[in-house]
Parts: sequence; structure tokens; C-alpha cells
Amino acid sequence: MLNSNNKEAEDLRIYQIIDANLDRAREGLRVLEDWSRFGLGKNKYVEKIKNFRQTLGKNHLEVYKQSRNHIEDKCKGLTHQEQFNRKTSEQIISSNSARVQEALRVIEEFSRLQNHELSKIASEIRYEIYTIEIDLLSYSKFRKSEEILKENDLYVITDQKDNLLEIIEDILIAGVRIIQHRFKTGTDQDHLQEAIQIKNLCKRYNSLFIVNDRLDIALASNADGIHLGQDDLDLKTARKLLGYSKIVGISANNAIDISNALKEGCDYIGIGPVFETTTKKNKVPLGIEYIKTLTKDLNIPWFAIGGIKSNNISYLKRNGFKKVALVSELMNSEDPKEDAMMILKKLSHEN
Ligand code: TZP
Ligand code: MG
Repeated sequence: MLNSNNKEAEDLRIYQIIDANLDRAREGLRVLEDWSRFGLGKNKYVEKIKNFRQTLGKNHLEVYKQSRNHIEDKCKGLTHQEQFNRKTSEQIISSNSARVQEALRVIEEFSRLQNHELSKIASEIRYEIYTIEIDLLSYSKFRKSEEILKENDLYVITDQKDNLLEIIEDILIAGVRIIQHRFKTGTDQDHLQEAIQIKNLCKRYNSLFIVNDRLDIALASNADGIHLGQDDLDLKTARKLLGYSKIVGISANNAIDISNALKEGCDYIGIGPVFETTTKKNKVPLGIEYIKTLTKDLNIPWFAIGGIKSNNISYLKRNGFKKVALVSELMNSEDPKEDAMMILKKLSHEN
């Protein structure tokens, strides 16, 4: 029970606060550590977070633990509705990072007078957790985009059309999950405005929104990624400016460009033109046999592009092409929804 000496009673209360918050911080850290390990496979963060847990463990003094037996916690077991509303891994990362940050702040404040060392440790870890939270959220977002790229075989690229938003919505309704915004003529303001509109549509349909060529438009529209040609900005610069959460795709039509793109860590490759195409008139078709040799050891997602129509998809599938990207077939379609559904169906057929 409480000692009659006021100073000791106050110390006990402070010890109890520190004890509870050390537990809280370590529990939250464990959640972040396990997500880094099993959810993301990011060793760097596993080690960092484990270190923080161990440091806090070493500083969890016996007097703090003992204080638990002296004062009853009348609020034990209280929960908040928010705890039951958490669903996504991002929400779990955010709420547990906040839990760790708050607990560390409490420790920092209450241990300042009688355990300066612990107060300093709590402050240092708290600052690191702010950065780690942002990194983990970026990696989680990237993982989701990567999944969409892996799981979807149809990649639709836009053309400039008066009713573009309608066409895109139809295509999204049909089940297409990857859209690239290709905007070749017009002002930058129009480019960005259209990009934002398409981004919002894609978000509603849980689909990837990739910007062609332009890093500034990708950043300003908060796109999920960028697609770069061989003459666009290099992949390293794109990564540096976009951060870890974004997809970077590359166009390649020969073995050297593919090998460089892989070395620099691109997330997918567009290879073509497979056939002749009016969308890129001056490009010589590569043909399917050459593309087969280029892609035989490729183990990241790749999309065949150029002259792909509903009526040549089965032929491509028989030749081992699983993923395709196309422009005119859907942009010039009389019924983009129906045609997109038909193409998706053909792509899903086993050969
Ligand atoms: N890159 C290689 S071919 C091509 C691009 C952007 C155009 C593809 O357009 P379409 O209309 O699907 O043939
Ligand atoms: Mg380009």
C-alpha cells in the first residue's frame, strides 16, 4: 500500500508510469519489428527495432516493475473503439508507431529527473521511430503496387481523347487495374489536371496510376509510379526523387537496355513493339521470336507492347506471353468496357 511519505508515494507513481510505458513502447516496437520481418522482409529495420527493444528492456529497472504491485491501476483493460477499427497493415503500422512515440514521450518526461539516461534514450528512439514509420509505410505501399503489377496481365495506356475519363472509367469497371497516363501534346497545366482526374478515378477502383515520361507530373499528381523511356530521366534519379513507395517501369527493346534496367532495379519492363503499330509509327517491330529470347530469363513483370489487339492475344498467349500493354485497341474502341472485359478474359485463359 501507499507509503505515508509523500515523496516516496510520488516516486512510486512515477515508476508505475515508466513501467507501463516501457511495456507499451516495447509491445508497439514488436509489432513494427514483426511487420518489417514477415510483412516486408526488411532486415535493416528488424535489426534496428530489435535493438531499441533490447535497450529499453535493459533499462526496465526492477524498481519500475515492482511499482506494479503497489498501486492498483483502475483503468486497466480499457479499450477504445479505434482499436477494433484497424484493418489494413498501414493502419496497424501507423497506430503502433504512434503508440511507441507516445509511450516514449511519457518516459522521456517522467524519467527526466531521476533517470536522465533513460530519458535521453527514450527521446533518441522516439525521433528514429518517426523516420522508420514513414519508411515502413512507403515499403508497404510499394508492396501493394508490386502485387497489382504481378497479379494483373493487362496494362492500359491512355491516348488524348475528349471523353478520356469516361473511357478510363469503363475500363476500370471492366476490371483493368493498371493505367498509364500518356499525354504528348498540350500544356503542362492540362497535363497535370488530367493526371489528377485519372489518379482519382484509379484510386476509387484500387488501380495503379502510372505517369508516362514526366517525373514532375508523377510527383504533383501523387501517381503510384512512373514509366520511363530510354531517353527520359534515368531510373536512379527517378527513384531518388520519388522515394521507395513508387513503381518505376522502363521501356526496352534490346538485351543491353533490359540488363541495365534490371541492374538499376526497375519494377517492370515494357518490351516492344511486338507488331507494327500506328501509335509509334517509326518503330521497327521486334517480332515474337526475338522477344522470347530477350525475356527467357526475365523474372520481373514484363509487358509486351505494340500492335496488340483483342484478336492477337491468344496467339501471344500460345507463345508464352502473359502480360500485355496496349493503347489504341481500347482508346479507339466503340465499347471500351466490353472490349476490356473480352481482352481480360482472353488473357486469363490457360493455354
Ligand atoms: N511503346 C512501344 S509500342 C507503343 C509504345 C508506347 C505503342 C503501343 O500502342 P498500340 O496502339 O497498343 O499499338
Ligand atoms: Mg517515354
